[in-house]
Amino acid sequence: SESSADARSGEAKGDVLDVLVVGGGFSGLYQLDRLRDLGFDVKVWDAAGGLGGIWWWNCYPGARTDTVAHIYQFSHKGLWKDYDFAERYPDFTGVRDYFEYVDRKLNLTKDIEFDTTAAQAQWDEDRREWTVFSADGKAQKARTVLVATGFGAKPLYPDIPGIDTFAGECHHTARWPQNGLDLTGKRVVVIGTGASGVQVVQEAAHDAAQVTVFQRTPNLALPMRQRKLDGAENDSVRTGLPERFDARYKAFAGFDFSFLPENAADATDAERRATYERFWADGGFPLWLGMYQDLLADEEANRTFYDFWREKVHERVQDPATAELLAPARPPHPFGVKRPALEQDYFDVFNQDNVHLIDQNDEPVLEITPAGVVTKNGLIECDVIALATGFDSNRGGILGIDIQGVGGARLQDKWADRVDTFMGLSTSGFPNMLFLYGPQSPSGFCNGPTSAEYQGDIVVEFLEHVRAGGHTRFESATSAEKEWTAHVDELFDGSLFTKARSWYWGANVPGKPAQMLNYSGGVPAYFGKWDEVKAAGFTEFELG
Ligand code: N01
Repeated sequence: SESSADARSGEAKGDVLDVLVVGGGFSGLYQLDRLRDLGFDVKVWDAAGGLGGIWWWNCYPGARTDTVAHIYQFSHKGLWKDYDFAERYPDFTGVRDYFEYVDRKLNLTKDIEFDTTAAQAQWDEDRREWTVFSADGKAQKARTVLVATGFGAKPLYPDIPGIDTFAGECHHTARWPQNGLDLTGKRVVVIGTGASGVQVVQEAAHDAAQVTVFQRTPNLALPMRQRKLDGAENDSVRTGLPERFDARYKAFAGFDFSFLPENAADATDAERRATYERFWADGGFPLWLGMYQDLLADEEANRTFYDFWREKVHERVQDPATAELLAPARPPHPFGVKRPALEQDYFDVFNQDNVHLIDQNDEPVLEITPAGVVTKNGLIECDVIALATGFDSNRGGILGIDIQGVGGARLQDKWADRVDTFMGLSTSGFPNMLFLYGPQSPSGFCNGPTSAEYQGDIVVEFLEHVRAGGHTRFESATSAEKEWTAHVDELFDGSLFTKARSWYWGANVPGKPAQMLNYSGGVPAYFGKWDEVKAAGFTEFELG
């Protein structure tokens, strides 16, 4: 390997890594373990203070996965054989506990530097290596940099006048205090009703004196059907796991289930209803990505599910005006083209006296003062403000690093108007750098751990290919990224995803050009494409 060659030539091992991985979530940890096994000299930098990836940052009240635990883990190295999950949908402490377990098994943290935020990366063409600088002044050289910062590394803050003057606690959900905040008896304002907002509201409603929820777009949230899992249930789930892991590769979104090979449009009302009820009883993402195959493509068929969903919500919310705001007669957008949250008692808590819903479209927050939030109807005094306003997703984490490629050209400039990648993996002008879970990969449409392993495998395979050929430089061609971008855009253009201004296409970030940031052709098509790339000898890349 290159590192052993360096050792022979007397260069201190460790001075120049084979690979620096930026980000220690599922993807980063997987790279560390696989590459280390293959003899690469590799290290991980993580901005977080400890293990957990995105679940280190997202420790707001109620933060929990929307994927069932057993599919939200590695299939790698039989790790799944010895770990019991406490709940069907683990909360952030559960996911962190799982990461600690993985660390005990794989001994990862010895090669991870926490509290280390990559601030800048500079490519040295002569030496064919990167130098990455941390925000606190560390420098690390590496022949290859893998950017695994995840889809949600850059929180999006609302631009509200006076936000810094608030005298109480005001936090973005993804920057919640690590030690938590006791909401008991507090007056809480929650801005935003995405997956994060829904979870905070549910949790806060139990303890807080008052919860005021600012909704801009209703969340077409689905029942989670959470429950505790005992050892016996973990054992019984485990027996079927190898097949379920394999199924992920063949499923649109990398889960262990696929769309029904039937159309809602072809079913009778009674058949449709029976199907919806059956899926409703089980809850979870199969209601979204496992039902009739035409629901996310045919707006009329989609409407049949929306109406069913709306009826279910109205059954649970007593005040008709509140029910109408949460689940309006006219859909805010087709069901499922914005990611639905999973809820436990989200809709029920609006029946409590301490929970109030405000329609931001009619009554936005005009200003924040030391005492609370101000709307056209006056001051709402509060002690805590939760900004559940989402992320500059997919690209924000990468662009948070000042990446300077060939000739000092900045990625921030190259991507100022448009992101361009080859398969979400690489971009021309930035050699020896690959992205994991990056923009224009299935990312937002793929279960995280599935992507970490399957996309992770293609990255490892590619790096092995480069090494085996004795190459020290790789760069994807501009033509390859133009084609890929056109393909991603084309899939998006005719689709129902255009009908909701979501983070899938960056439409949630004010002032930024919107562009589809997630490959919507599905996991099997994505890896099918990679098989072709590999069979043709990686011709999209120049190897030198
Ligand atoms: O963010 P979001 P999120 N003024 O962008 C509103 C994953 N995740 O953190 O819809 C006022 O979805 C915005 O309104 P609108 C998951 O993939 C997973 O909740 O744009 N309001 C919206 O209601 C998820 O999809 C889990 O009209 C503003 C909300 O804030 C993704 O992360 C848990 C505003 C933002 O919702 C993002 O979810 C949490 C403004 N200026 C997150 N800006 C689980 O697995 C935005 N909003 C459970």
